[in-house]
Amino acid sequence: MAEDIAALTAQAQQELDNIADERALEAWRVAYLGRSGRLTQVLRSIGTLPAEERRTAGAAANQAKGALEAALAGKEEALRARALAREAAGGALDVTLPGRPVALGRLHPISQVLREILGAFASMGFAVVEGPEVEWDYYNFEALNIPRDHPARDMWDTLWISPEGPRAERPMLLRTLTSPMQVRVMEKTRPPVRIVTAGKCYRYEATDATHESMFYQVEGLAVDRGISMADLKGTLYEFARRLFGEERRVRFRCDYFPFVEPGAEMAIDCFNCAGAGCRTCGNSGWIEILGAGMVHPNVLRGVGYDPEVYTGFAFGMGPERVAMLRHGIDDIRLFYGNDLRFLRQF
Ligand code: FA5
Repeated sequence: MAEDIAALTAQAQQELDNIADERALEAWRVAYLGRSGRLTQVLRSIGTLPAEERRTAGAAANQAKGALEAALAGKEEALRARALAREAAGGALDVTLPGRPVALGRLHPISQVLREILGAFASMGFAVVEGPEVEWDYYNFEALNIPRDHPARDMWDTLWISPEGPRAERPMLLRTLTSPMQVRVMEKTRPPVRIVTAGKCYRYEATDATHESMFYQVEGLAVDRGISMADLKGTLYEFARRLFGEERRVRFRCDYFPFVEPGAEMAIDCFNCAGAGCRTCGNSGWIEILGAGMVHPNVLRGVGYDPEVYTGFAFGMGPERVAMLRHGIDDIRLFYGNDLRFLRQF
């Protein structure tokens, strides 16, 4: 048996020496080391030998297998080196070519504007916090002074998570605004509170040039003793100057949100026409950027703050809107169309 193995190995080795390409090498591997290759069969037959022969034959066969496998690896390497040398000699491979550049991504334009907005408030002493996009009805509505069946709920077309919708015992939804974070933060902290939060909101509405069913909001909240409407105006005025430039004028007008009293909307004078009226501002000279107001006493009471002692302001803005104004983009859907030709411009 041992002699057979030695003869087989010698033959295999000799054939291997004559091989000059990868296809022949593969055929050789299958013929000797493959599943029904000759050496494999020898190895299999060892179990049938009488016990006294089995040990020597087994050792010889295993040694032969190791030797042939090593010879195969050596031949593979030699063939590869030869192919490489041939390519280099033929000029097909230019090892002096510079490497291919790795494609670099960039921040989405909304991420960029979010960083800028949050950075402006952070430098005014606001802490940045994050909250859930899937929310309880309680935080999205009830705790914001919008009880069940209150008509104000119609201001926000809601995507419900709970199958029974708003009739569920504990209704759950995709938050329609970032204002629930006002309540979540106040529940966990004692005044003074000064936070900003950014994140996605969802509304069940038909999309158009200025409306998406998924969009971002940036919410701000400041609560302490003696906070007044003057603090609200001063903070937002400073924000507008930082984001839109030194010479911006700011306009506040009354607006209604159930969780603030009084409520306001803030506009800046159009940076495109400086208030004269143009396409960007719809000829009004003003661009509305956010809703705001003094936190409603019912909201403060709901989180255990005494509205006789503490007052606060809150605001909420749409960063897509800010980015659109900044870059002169006329359709919000471009941000989320995943079109690199658009996104690469920022
Ligand atoms: C609110 O959501 C209030 N939570 C804002 C607020 C916060 C008021 C704190 C008072 C105190 P409103 O529904 O107007 O308000 O939305 C605020 C901003 O979100 C809008 O000005 C707009 O820029 C953006 N927005 C609202 N709906 C959409 C939409 N479908 N697509 C894109 N942006 C939207």
